[in-house]
Amino acid sequence: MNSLFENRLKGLIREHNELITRPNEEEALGNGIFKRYKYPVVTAEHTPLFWRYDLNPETNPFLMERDGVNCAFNPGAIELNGKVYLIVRTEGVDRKSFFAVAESENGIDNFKFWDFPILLPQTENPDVNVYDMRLTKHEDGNIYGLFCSERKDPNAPKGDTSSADAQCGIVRTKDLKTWERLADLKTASAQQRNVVLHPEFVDGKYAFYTRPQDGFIETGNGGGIAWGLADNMENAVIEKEVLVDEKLYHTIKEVKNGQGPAPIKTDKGWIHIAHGVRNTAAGLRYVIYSFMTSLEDPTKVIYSPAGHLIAPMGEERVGDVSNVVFTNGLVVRDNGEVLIYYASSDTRCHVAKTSIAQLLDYNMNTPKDALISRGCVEARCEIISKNFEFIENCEDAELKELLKSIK
Ligand code: M1P
Repeated sequence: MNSLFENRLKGLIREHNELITRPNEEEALGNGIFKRYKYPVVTAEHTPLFWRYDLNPETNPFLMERDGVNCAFNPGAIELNGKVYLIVRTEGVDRKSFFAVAESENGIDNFKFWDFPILLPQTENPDVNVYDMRLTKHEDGNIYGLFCSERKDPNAPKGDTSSADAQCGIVRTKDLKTWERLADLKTASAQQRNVVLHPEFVDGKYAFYTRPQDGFIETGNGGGIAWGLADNMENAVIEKEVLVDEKLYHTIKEVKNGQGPAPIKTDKGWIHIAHGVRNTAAGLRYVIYSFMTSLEDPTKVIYSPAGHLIAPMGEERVGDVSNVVFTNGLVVRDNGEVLIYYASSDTRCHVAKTSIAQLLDYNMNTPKDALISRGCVEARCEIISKNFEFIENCEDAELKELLKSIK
């Protein structure tokens, strides 16, 4: 073995081991709704060296990357036997995404990829690209993974080598090791992305959140996050989609939106974490937002706080597709803690820590979008007036002085 190879190998191993064992650090104050962490939880550099390099000095004397990984983002998430597993959308330098499992004891740091990525079983019509798996522990006893299966648009005119057709692929598993591929979901919509399985039967049927869309990028008349029922999962067919959370003019979901992970059941309703997209002079801006639906009628929105829950900040703003945060995975821990896994700018994965109590408070007490500036100012003035009253009536003299100092 030449010394160049040996030194480089030792350096790479040291660097990699430091990265995947580095403790993460929670931010000090946050906004009271959730806490960010200092470091991304999974990046392209977290993928094992033996995925990317030929480690044999005979066949790779320069120890060069033979099969590079470009990014690791949009992970599905699940907790099993106390551990957190991410099904990471891993993208090779060849632009193809694939799924790979990374696991961690605490869900905050020390994520380690399993030795091999998932060799996804195919239907008779092979996927060209697969991404954004949403995992649902369904009450039928299975774990379902719904993901976007993308193929070249068969109706694209000659010379158009970029138009695609997006549909919902479905797999199921019990252990994340053995995956059974089921038929793609069928709906009346031309294309589907961001489809998520509801965890419970509704009227004895499987219930889905869908995102009907006219084309690959444009949702067009699709209208927003929709809902539909199917008799079975083996050949799931949704005859009718009804709108649950529509896209709206001059909001964070003006252009389109999509359900994130499967919703969280609480005694006050289902908590949803979703993404909303608006257009700007700098291109599309993706943020994460939340809303709640009724336990009695999951198609009915009962709380809808204005604006975003998480927007891209700092280094999150820059990446392969800049100005994007996107989520399709979360876990709820036994103590009510909620870990939201989100990706920034289609490049890396982060975690935001909150709780069911915080998400309920946020949803139920944040002002709704008044949809006009005057209405938003009225809502803000109400908060200001109430605060002034609180400061005036504060009986703790020291706190009152401190509060007065911010006026
Ligand atoms: O590039 C941003 C996101 O774009 C798509 O989301 P949507 O379907 O709402 O447009 C997805 O491809 C997603 O993976 C990606 O992060």
